[in-house]
Amino acid sequence: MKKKIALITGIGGQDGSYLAEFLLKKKYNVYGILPRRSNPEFQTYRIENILKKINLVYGDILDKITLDNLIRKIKPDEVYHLAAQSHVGVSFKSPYLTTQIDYIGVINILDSIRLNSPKSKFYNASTSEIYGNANKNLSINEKSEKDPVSPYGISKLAAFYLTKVYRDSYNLFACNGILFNHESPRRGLNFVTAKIIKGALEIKYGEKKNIELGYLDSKRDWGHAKDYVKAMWMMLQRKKPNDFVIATGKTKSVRDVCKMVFRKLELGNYKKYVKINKRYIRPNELFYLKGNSNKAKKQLRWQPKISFEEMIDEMIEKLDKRFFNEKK
Ligand code: GDR
Repeated sequence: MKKKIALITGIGGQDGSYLAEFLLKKKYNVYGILPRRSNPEFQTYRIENILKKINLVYGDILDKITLDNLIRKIKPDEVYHLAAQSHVGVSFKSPYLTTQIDYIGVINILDSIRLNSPKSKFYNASTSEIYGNANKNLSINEKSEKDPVSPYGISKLAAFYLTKVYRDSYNLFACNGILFNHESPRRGLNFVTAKIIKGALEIKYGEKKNIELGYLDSKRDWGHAKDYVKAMWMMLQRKKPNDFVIATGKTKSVRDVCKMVFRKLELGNYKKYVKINKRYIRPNELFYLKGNSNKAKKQLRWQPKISFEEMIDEMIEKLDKRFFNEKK
């Protein structure tokens, strides 16, 4: 049987790397787009173990010419668009670039599919950031009000609607996965869970005395990226395209993460080590997120398997190994 072809933008990121592994297990022929940068090792460290099994193509979501050429050539069965400027804090400092990558980039890829391979199924990485603070302390589903509070959230909301517009106007199979926060040992170290864990390990090994953070009382619904990439694939296996919230339905504060990590590392009270630095406080904050993924549970039969605590344990173990005990 002919292998299915999948194209992943952002294949070098946390989600891209897990998704590529998942699709290889399902016998897909996996293509990935990576932007050419001067530090290629940093781009590929998460996919080192599968480099020989995938087809990497240098390109950029802002370069419509490479996208057109590639999509016309390989006519992928499924396209997973995960590439993004994904840091909310950074989006306040670089709103223009964030908009280019996170919105114009989606125009580029959707239009390339429309022109060159309209049968390709398309997954857009949407996000809980599109809701902003509109729903106070309520559990959020696909229909909840959307009112983003960052340049990142705005670009992602525009991309969310663009995906719907292409679906409705051109009959493309285009889905939005509205993923709530998802972490793993592969999380970038400037996101708060990985930053807290790496910082606490550095304190444990005497390499530093404090961690500097921003606002500690925002709450997030944190799941494991490995569970979440499976939901992406499930969305594209349906008969009809649709949008789905993917979340655990539980919420915790940044402060809770600090408490848990410092307790697990037997360092005592996190307050001794955590300092607030204004630099990490965003000009506008999203205070509370809790998702309701009943639609995904019913229609995709998806549910998260890895608990928050198991995830934190795995992150501590693997970050410890990666940075401090390579030979262990
Ligand atoms: P978030 O994730 O903005 O929710 O977006 P992040 O881990 O960056 O922040 C979570 C919360 O922690 C607070 N915070 C800090 N955050 C960072 N990064 N660094 C700090 O020092 C710090 N101190 C406190 C933040 O203010 C925030 O409230 C993530 C990204 O992966 C997005 O791409 C994705 O769309 C959403 O999750 C779902």
